[in-house]
Amino acid sequence: MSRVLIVGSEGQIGTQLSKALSNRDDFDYLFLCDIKDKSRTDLNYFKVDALSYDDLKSFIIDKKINEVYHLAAILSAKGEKDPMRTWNLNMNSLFNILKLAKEGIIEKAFWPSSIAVFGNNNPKNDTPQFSDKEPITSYGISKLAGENWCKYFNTNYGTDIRSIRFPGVISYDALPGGGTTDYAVDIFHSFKSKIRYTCFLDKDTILPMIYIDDAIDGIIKLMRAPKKKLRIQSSYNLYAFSMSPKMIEEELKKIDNGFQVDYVPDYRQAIADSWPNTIDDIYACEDWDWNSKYNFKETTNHMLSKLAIL
Ligand code: AKB
Repeated sequence: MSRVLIVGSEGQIGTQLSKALSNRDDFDYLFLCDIKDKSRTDLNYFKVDALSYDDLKSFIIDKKINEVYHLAAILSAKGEKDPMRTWNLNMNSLFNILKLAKEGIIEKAFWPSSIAVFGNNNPKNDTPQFSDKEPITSYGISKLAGENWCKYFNTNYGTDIRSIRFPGVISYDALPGGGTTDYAVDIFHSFKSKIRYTCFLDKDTILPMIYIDDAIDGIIKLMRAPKKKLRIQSSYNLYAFSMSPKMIEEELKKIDNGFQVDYVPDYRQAIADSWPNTIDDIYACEDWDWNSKYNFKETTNHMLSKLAIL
């Protein structure tokens, strides 16, 4: 049985993962931590700074934690406002987890990477697992370096760090913060509030996305997979579906034809243009039976019902 810690529990993925894990009975204890004073949940929450190796170490030892989901990060768009701060948080918090794994204090950890590791020179369609990677953001650079460090620790020190390259995550519980794919959540909230939406990407920008329930399912599946089946020691490509802002606008207009969207692309357009349109996730499918349940239409319908719009 595991004693589990989610680091960065108050973020977009952390909020939903906390709920999902708290409903499972295959581990003993769930602890949440983040930099905020309080959790929005009533789960077992502690304020811990992921950048403090000593605080993290004593907390993990004290609570006898053996499995960690390390989700704290600054995302792609916000990261460009202060690239060095992004590198510092994203890399050094990961190093703390890697060191604790090397010391045998943590047995197993999950750390999310991103499609942001790809850049302008890889194939845009069905981007392969081992394609060129020339990220154009500080976030993408930190994720690519992090992937390589996970592989380094797994290969040289026998650690068990598992990772997924996430597409844009579409969530209903917590808002994303500072990502290039955030429009795909924001547009639903504007629609709900009957506010005209200004999209920061061009209407035809195709990006890979995943519904939050699928993202959580993927994390749990990967973490429960037998270690010997995992061929990828860095981070697994993952795919669900692709869409453009215009596609969501059209879906929402079927419900309220008066909904208006303006397209005013900004610096985030270049980031989106450097990312894949679709992803080849054959390794995830073969190694740990990845199979997405939600396509574009199902995701839209779920978002509408979870946000009580329909
Ligand atoms: C972002 O847009 O920065 C993230 C991501 C794709 O990693 N959602």
